[in-house]
Amino acid sequence: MRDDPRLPTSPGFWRSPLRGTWFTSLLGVVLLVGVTVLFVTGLLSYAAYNPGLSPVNDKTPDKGLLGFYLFAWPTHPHWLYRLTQGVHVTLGITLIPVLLAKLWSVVPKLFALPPARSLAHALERISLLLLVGGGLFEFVTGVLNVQLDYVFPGSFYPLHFYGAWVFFAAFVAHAVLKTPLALRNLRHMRQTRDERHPEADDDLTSPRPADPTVSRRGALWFVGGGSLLLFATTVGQGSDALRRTALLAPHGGAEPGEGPNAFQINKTAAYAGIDPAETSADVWRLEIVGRTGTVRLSRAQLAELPQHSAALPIACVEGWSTSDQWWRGVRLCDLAALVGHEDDPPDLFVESLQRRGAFRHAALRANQVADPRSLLALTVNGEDLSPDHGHPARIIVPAAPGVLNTKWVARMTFGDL
Ligand SMILES: Nc1nc2c(c(=O)[nH]1)N[C@H]1C(S)=C(S)[C@@H](COP(=O)(O)O)O[C@H]1N2
Ligand SMILES: [Mo]
Repeated sequence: MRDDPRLPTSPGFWRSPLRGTWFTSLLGVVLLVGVTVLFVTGLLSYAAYNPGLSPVNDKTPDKGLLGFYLFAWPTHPHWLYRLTQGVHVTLGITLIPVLLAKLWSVVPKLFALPPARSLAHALERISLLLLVGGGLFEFVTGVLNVQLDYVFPGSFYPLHFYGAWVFFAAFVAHAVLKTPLALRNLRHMRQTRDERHPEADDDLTSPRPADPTVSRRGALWFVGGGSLLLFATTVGQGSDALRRTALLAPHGGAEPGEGPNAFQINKTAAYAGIDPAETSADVWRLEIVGRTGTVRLSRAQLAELPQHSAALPIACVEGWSTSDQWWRGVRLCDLAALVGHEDDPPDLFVESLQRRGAFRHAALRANQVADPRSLLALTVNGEDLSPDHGHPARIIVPAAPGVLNTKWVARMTFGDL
């Protein structure tokens, strides 16, 4: 029964002549590099939220020891998160064809019987299960989050974070076992220019190969072409000028209106439930709380304080970012000084008018408050903020993920969080 070629558990069932160590090795080496970059940029993204600073920043509060590497996210260079998260999402999408081809190339092994020949073999197969399951889980959750926004039971963040650790642990074990072999196969290939593996009886090569319909090189072009197409229709999400080429990015295509405020919006004022009556000049007051008490300022009073400019992007966890926009407003460190923190600006807790939603408040670390480019912005590109970009006032901080740039600010509390 094991050798009945009508069953997928039989090696004879899988007849594509493309399968073989060469094809698998090449895809494996691409993934070795790609998945490592994905893991590192993913961990950086979590660190960029400054989760250790305050529970409101921490989307994975039960991380425990997995947060061992966290550090104070810097404010230089100002495009840091734009780069790391742009790479994370664009590379993840680009690697989808490679991942699928790699799984296809080893699929006979996933069905092979007996399930375990020895303890070592059993362990290897369990690690493969975690590798394949974890890999698919990470790619699927990542793509769904970018494309559809929060379709998960519970929060995307812990699922993707824990999944990443499981996947990467299995990935490291697999890479340690297989990389020397993969490199040897590829070197052998280059030397002999032979598309067949020296030992045709490896467990990837079909024992009864069907006639080829496409060469291995052709198959690689197909996978590479798929990746290239995904790359070309995604990468534009990291620039205002190219955004219309980002056909696959959810925020590609449509440009949000015209004029100085015509750059990408995440949640609109209407979506966030911001009542225009609350933001009008005679009603809205900014409350600033600190060592010496509370100060209340109208927008006109804020506009009378020294105004400073900074050219900074919005860079979202979803991978899209804007080009640098020209923000103008009051420095966060100047606002800290108004309430008794003259010399050494402390951490800052920002609350918005918004009543519901995880992004209605955020904590900023002292290094972010102290940066002279960190602003409570009143205008952008020479015009008042539009309602959707956070009128009457919003936070903008260099190198920070978009989620820390709170819109429709109502209260700022300096000091112990
Ligand atoms: N109050 C509030 N501020 C917010 C958000 C929000 O939902 N509510 N979204 C954040 C996120 S996730 C991003 S990416 C940026 C987007 O800013 P923009 O819409 O001006 O481009 O705003 C941030 N500020
Ligand atoms: Mo975002």
